[in-house]
Amino acid sequence: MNNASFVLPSSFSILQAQQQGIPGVFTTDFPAFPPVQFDYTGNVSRALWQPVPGTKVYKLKYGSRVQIVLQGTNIFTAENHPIHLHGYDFYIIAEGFGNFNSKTDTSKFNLVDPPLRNTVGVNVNGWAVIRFVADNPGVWLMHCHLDVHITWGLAMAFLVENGVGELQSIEPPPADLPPC
Ligand SMILES: [Cu+2]
Repeated sequence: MNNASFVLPSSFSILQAQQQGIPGVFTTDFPAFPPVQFDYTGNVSRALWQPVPGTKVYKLKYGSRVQIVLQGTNIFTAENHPIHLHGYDFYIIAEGFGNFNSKTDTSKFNLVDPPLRNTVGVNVNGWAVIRFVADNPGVWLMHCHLDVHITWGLAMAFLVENGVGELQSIEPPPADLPPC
């Protein structure tokens, strides 16, 4: 699979499913790297237009240092996607146009005074690299804030595990949590 569309669960929230061990709500196979690499900002084959739906999350251990390359694509049409992350502020350490090149573009990383944001507008047919420390356990959606794009699947979620002790863990749901 190479083009996945995120589907929000309709029965239980991902967090509730995680807390209560309810199966079938989400899967933890969001890939760390693109399963299929292609010329993301070039003439994308129509075969890549058709997405596969799924509710995939990416698991993170408490305190993980996370770097994400947000790569815009020319699938269907290029667009400036304002990518918003819940639960964290992140550093925008580099931005550019075209396809991110992990060999040459790392020289553009600003590790001195990068802006701290909760949203980054990924350039049209471009890319942005963000970093954060996953020290806020829970389930956190990352999605395009052209909100209609959420319904089209431009979203995913991080499942950040609890750390050690009460201060690094989410509280259990209250005993009188309504069942629905
Ligand atoms: Cu968008």
